[in-house]
Amino acid sequence: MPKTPSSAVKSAEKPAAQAPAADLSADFRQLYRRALAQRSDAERDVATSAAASEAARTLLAERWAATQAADAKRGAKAKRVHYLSMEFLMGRAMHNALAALGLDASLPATLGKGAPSLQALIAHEPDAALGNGGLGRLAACFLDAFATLGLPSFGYGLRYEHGMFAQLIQDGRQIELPDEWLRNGNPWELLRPELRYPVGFGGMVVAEGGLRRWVPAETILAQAYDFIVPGHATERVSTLRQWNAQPSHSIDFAAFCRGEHLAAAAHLLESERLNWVLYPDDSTPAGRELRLRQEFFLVSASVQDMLARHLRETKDDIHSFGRLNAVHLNDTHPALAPAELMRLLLDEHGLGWDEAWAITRQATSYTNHTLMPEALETWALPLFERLLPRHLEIVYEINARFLAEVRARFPHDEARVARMSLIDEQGERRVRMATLAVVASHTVNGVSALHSDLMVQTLFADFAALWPERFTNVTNGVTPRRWLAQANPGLSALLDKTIGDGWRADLGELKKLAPKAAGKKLGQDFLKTKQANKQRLADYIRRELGLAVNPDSLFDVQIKRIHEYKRQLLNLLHVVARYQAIVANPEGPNGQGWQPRTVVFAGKAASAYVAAKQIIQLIHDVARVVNSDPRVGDKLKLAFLPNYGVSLAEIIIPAADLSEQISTAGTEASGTGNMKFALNGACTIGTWDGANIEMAQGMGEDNMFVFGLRTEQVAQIKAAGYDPRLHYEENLQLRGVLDAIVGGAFSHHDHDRYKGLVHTLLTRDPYLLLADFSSYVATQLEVDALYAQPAAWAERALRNIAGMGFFSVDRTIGEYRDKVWAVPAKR
Ligand code: 26V
Repeated sequence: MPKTPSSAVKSAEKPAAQAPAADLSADFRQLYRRALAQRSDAERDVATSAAASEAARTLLAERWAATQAADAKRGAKAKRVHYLSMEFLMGRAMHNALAALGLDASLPATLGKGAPSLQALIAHEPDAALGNGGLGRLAACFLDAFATLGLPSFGYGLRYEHGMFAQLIQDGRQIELPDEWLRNGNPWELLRPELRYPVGFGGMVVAEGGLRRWVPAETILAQAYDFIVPGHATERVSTLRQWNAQPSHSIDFAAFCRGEHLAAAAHLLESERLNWVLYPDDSTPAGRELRLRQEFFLVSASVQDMLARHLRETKDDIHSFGRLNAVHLNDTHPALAPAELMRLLLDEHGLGWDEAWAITRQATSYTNHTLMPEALETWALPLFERLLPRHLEIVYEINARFLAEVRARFPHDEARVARMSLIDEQGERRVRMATLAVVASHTVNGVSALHSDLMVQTLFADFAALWPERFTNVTNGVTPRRWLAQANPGLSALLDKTIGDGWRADLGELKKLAPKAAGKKLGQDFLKTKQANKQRLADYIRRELGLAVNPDSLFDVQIKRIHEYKRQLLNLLHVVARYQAIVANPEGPNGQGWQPRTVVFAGKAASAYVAAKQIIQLIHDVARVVNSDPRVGDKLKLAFLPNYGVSLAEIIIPAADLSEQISTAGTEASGTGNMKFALNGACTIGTWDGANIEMAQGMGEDNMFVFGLRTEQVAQIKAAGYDPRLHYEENLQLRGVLDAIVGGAFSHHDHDRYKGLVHTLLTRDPYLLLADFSSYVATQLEVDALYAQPAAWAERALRNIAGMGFFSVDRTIGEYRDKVWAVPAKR
């Protein structure tokens, strides 16, 4: 149960109240005009957009330099947080930058007559899509809170040349295209030529005077680029330091002179390759070696950077590193960090094992983001040894000492020892990265109450038995700046008018809406802002898909990565059921007609994830049939919006009436989209999973449309031997839906297209779609009934918003600061 928002957010964790900020309009105007005069773009909009970002960047760079100087001055007195993540899904920066400078509202006046609108200025900026989904976007929300809360901190990531692939839909199928977000440069980054570190790979380990030393076969340089991240209602600007690979030496000149041009430059390709692409598959990457190289590159450069800063600021006091530095692992992708820190402390700084280990553990903490076994990282031992021979020695030593502790505590339990070992000895030997992360961390957290409970009951049960105090929960949160203030100016203005503008810095203020939620005028005003957002989305759908949707219909939305466990297919089964019911019974379920609905999907499938790609295809096949059936009209429309990303989410979320959060109970670690929807006044239809549970508790369970089996029931049914076919046989409506799909009703001249898909549902159905179908469909009828009463619907939506105070990322970071990083709150 979440604490009430006001008590959860202590005053020290709140961003500073909006100070009467200096008016930067005149400075901005001058910088903008100068930048514009220097451009010769054919398109005026491109030029204005570039000039505006240059002007904003200049102003923010000054603040950034001041922040760096202030932190350096505090130096050894302030503990620093280092957030290591392979993904940062930043989206666009311009609107956020202008808002942080206090220039967004007055922009038209600042730029003067004839200047483009804010929307037009923003439209030309590509998304920085350096992440796959929730994990990467969470990291971006964290950076917003670091800056806004003034936490001395760095984000550390990789500067991928190509971010998340662009999704194109051709004949209903996903095609992946490279994302060239850096083509026109990135105005928000600063090259730091003086920050460059060598990162080794391969080679061997030599013994030198009692010390072990790694002699890598190959060295690549990590060059820092600082992505500036402005805070709100503060002049602080945080840093996302991104590493770019560079060759350690120039071309082989002798080879070049011999005319062997390719040979002269072969090693250039080796370093280039490292930065090419963000792995779009969050499960089993094809190029495993390249992925491991990327992970070590991030870790090694970042750890060298933090050690260098620490030594500079403490006059070479290596012993205090663990006390003054938090090194946080965003999932296991950077879990080599403790091994690299150990190597540097032992081999370069000459510390003994015990002290090096104490420092490493004092610094390291780890967040787990999924319990799904397929997603847990392990590395084949031969690959690990070939690339990182010294690190393998260190992993073995950590393991030997750790397993001695296990044996001492649980004698004669070799099965337990084998389960807990850092090395998986079954089949091909592999290094278990989650085990390394747990063993090396002082604190391990899950991302919602349910997920953290399940984490210690299942995945890490053995470790929790050994070290119960090591495990905790920090429920995720989102930034209200981007996801409400920026994305939904209409609702934001209504909130300002109704409860004041304090919610931007203290989302707990939203609870002031609760006593007003039944107000007639407020309800009408809320629906008006929603309607305007829906109209904007309807226009977008018409432009993108050529599909006319009724903006008065109920907008029912599911947008997220396509995964079987997230059950987009369950949503689609409901769409087909509704389609069949409309055709069979045009008078509606109780003779009062059908509530018109527009069902919107968006999301990318990992390029190698066949089942997910087939779901995308089926959505398109069903849409083709439903949208062109004259018997249906606007009672049901189905839209799949291609190329889902942060900027598209900013258009879709404010326009949603209904948020679909329908994962099988026990599978979605938290979800963060669920929070963004509720904050924007969508009602949720959801399972008792992830953060849905705490959201329901925050807003009152009756205010969420909860359906389906709970985690324990899922486990019981599976243990008893689940037979999905029984549901098919018992439920006529379900049978009609599956028969139509398997019978080719949507197969578009390819009769057997969905035979395999339906067969899987009838025989295995690992995510229990069929078991939850009837409860889901019945709950959707409840949604219709409430939506038919606009005043009651508005009241419900407002109660949802009122209950969302707990889900601010500021609260989340406040909890990390207190429970995980132990950064003193007094600054
Ligand atoms: C990846 C895979 C790949 C193989 C199939 C199963 C599966 C399941 C999950 C994942 C995701 C890996 C990590 C991740 O992105 N987790 C997400 O983290 C978010 C931020 O904490 C959280 O809100 C989402 O619930 C969680 O899925």
